[in-house]
Amino acid sequence: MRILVLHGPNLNLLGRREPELYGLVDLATIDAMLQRAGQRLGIAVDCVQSNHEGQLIDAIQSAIGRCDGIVINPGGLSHSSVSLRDALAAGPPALEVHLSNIHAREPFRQRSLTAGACLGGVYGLGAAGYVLALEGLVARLRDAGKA
Ligand code: CA2
Repeated sequence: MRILVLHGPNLNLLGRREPELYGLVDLATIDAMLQRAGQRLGIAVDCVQSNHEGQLIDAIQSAIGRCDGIVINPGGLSHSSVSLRDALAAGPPALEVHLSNIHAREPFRQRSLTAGACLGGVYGLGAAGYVLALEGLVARLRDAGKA
C-alpha cells in the first residue's frame, strides 16, 4: 500500500510562527513521524508540500493508479478551493487533517469545501492528528480489501 501525504500552503512555516495555533513541531518532524508510522504499518508514505493550488491538484491527479489513498491538510485552500475539492473527488480515497480545530475558529475557517470530498477528517489534534489520520485511512482501506 502507498499513501500520499499532501501539505498545502504555508505549512512549510510550521514550528517557526504561530505556535499557539499550530504547535512547535515543524513539517520535517511531521514527515519523519509519518515515515515511522508507515514502517510500523508496513506501507509506503510519500510526503509533498506545495504553496500552489495547481501543484496540489497535479499531485492528486498523479496519485491516481499510483497511490491507494491520500492524507491531506489543504491549509487555507480548504475554505476556498472548489478545484481542489473536484480533484479530491476524482482521486484516491482521502482523509482531511487540520492541526487546529477549524470549527472553533473564525467563521470563514469553519466551512471546509474539501472535507466533503474526503472519507472523514481529523481536527485539532496537532501533529499527532496526521499519524491518526494515516492509521485511520489505512484501516479503512484494509477493511475495503486493500493489501
Ligand atoms: O489547522 C490547520 O491545519 C490549517 O489547515 C492551517 C492553515 C489554515 O489556513 C487553516 O485554516 C487551518 C494555515 C497553514 C499554516 O500557516 C502558518 C502560518 C504561519 C506560521 C505557521 C503556519
